[in-house]
Amino acid sequence: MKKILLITSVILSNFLSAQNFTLPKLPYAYTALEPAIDSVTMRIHYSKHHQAYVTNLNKAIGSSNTKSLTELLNTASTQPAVVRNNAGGHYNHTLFWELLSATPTKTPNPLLLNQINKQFGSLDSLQKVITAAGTSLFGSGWVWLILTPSEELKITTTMNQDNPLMDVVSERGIPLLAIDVWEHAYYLKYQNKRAEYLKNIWNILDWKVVSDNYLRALKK
Ligand code: MN3
Repeated sequence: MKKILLITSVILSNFLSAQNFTLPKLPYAYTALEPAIDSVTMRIHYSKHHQAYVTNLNKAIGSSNTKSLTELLNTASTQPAVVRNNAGGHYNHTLFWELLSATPTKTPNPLLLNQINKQFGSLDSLQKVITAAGTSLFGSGWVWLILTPSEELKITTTMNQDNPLMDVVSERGIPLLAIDVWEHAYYLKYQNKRAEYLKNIWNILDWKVVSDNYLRALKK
């Protein structure tokens, strides 16, 4: 009974204070993605960087906020920079962790693969274009595979913690795949060799998750 009351009060408090965001549980151990991503990078990236985005977002929006994370991103142009940066940081990293796996599915489902083949020729060429976009992005940012409003796949990049859900970016859509190309994502292991980090990330990128994101995005 005590347990039920506790669960009820947790659900209720989440409902009443929808403005408070929390760090999602990492779906694997810090060591799980080695050797592509080393455990020290994982630990700092998740427990320090991502945690800081959550903490700073909660601090910035205050207790009167009633907007969901998606609503904050969709209205980024009207938000203070601190909200835009930290809401983006929280969303982007949450998606990024979900996309990585120690035992990834290496191919997209038939529907997504068919669309990739139609637009990019093959999965291999799509991955090459994404890698090239991430390698040539100047400064800190993200590379994305999105579904556009016209239901086309598109590779885009954003600066800082911006993302394709925000009304401040030129190419908007629903994110299917995201790769963090901030130096904090790879520098301890790869130093200046960002291209090598991007090459190795395909070994831990779970196409099952990308495919699920695609199916969900098509229904929206
Ligand atoms: Mn990061």
